[in-house]
Amino acid sequence: RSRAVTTASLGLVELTRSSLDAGENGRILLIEDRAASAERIVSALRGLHEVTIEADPQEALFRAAEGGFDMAAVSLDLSDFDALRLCSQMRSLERTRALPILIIADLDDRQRILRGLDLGVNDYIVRPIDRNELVARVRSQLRRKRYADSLRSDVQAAIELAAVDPLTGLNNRRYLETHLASLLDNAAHQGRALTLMILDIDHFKSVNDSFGHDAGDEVLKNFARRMRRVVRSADLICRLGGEEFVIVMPDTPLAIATRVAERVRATIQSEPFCIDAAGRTIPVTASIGIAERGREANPDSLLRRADKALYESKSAGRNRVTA
Ligand code: GH3
Ligand code: MG
Ligand code: MG
Ligand code: MG
Repeated sequence: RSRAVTTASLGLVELTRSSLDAGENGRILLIEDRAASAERIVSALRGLHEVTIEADPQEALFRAAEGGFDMAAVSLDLSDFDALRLCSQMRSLERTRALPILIIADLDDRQRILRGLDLGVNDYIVRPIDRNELVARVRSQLRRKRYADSLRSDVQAAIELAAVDPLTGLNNRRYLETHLASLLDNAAHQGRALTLMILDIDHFKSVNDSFGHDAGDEVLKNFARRMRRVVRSADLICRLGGEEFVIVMPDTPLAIATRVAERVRATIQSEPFCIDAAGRTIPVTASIGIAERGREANPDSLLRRADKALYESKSAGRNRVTA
C-alpha cells in the first residue's frame, strides 16, 4: 500500500490578517490513507490551518506524541487499521491525552462514531464533508484546546507561586512538606544518603529592634543569596518561616554535609551584611543543626533531629554547626 505521506505545510505566511481571528490558525495532524479524501480536507482548510497528512497510524501516533500539533483529524476508515484503536491509544498516552481528536466518518458509521465519542474523541464530521461545517468544528476544537492550555498554565503558575517565599524567592515550607517525603522515599529506594540542615539566624530579633523591619528583610534576602552561592544546584533550599531555613542535600552523607554546613556558616560570617542603600552593614551569624536520614523514611522525625542539633548549636553559644 502506498504511504501517502505528504506534508502539506500550507503557507501560513500567505494568510492575511483579516482572513482569520488572531491566533486561531492551528497545526492539524490528518490521519488518512486515501489521497483523494486527504486532498479534499486539506483544500477545505487551506489558508486557515497547517495540515500535515500521515497515512500510517503508528507513525501518526508517534508524531502526535512528539507534540507540535493542536489537533488530530482521524479518518474512521483507514484501510487496514482500526482507527478507533488509534484514538484510544492517543487517549491513553500522556503526551496525546489532551490533543483534540475529530473523526471523519461515513454516515453508515454511526455505531463506531458513538464508540469513538465514548472513548474520548472530541467531535466528528460526516462525509460528504461540508467545508463550512469542517472549518467550524475545527475552529471550535482549537478554541477549546487553547482555553484548556491557558487554564493549565494559569494553574501551573498558581502552583509555582504558592510554593515560593516572595521575600527571598526560596521555596517555602509548603513546598518542603510536599517534596521532602518523596526525596526521602527516593533515597531509601536507591539506598542513597540524604542529609538535611536547619539554619537559624542568631539574635535576629535585635536586627529588627535596632535597625527596623526593612533592614531585617534585607538581611533575610542576603542570607538566601549567600546560601545559594554555597550549595549545589541539586540541593533544595527552603525558608521554613521567620529567620529559619532548611537545606536538603540528596546524595550527601553526614560527613560531607557537615563540611557544607561549615562552609555556609563561614560564608555568612565572612562579611557583614549590607542593610540599606546608604551602605550600612551589620555582622550576621547563624546556627546550624544537621541530621542524616536513618532507617525511618519520615520527614518529621528527620526535621526534629535536625532541630534538636540546632538547639544544641544555640545553647553552646551560637554561630556553630552541630551534627
Ligand atoms: P536566636 O539567636 O535564639 O535565634 O534569637 P532570634 O532573635 O533570632 O530568635 P527569635 O525567634 O526570638 O526572633 C526571630 C525574629 O524574627 C522575630 C521576628 O520579628 C523576626 N521575623 C520573623 N519573620 C520576619 C520577616 O519576614 N522579616 C523580618 N524583618 N523579621 C522577621
Ligand atoms: Mg528562629
Ligand atoms: Mg527563635
Ligand atoms: Mg534566630
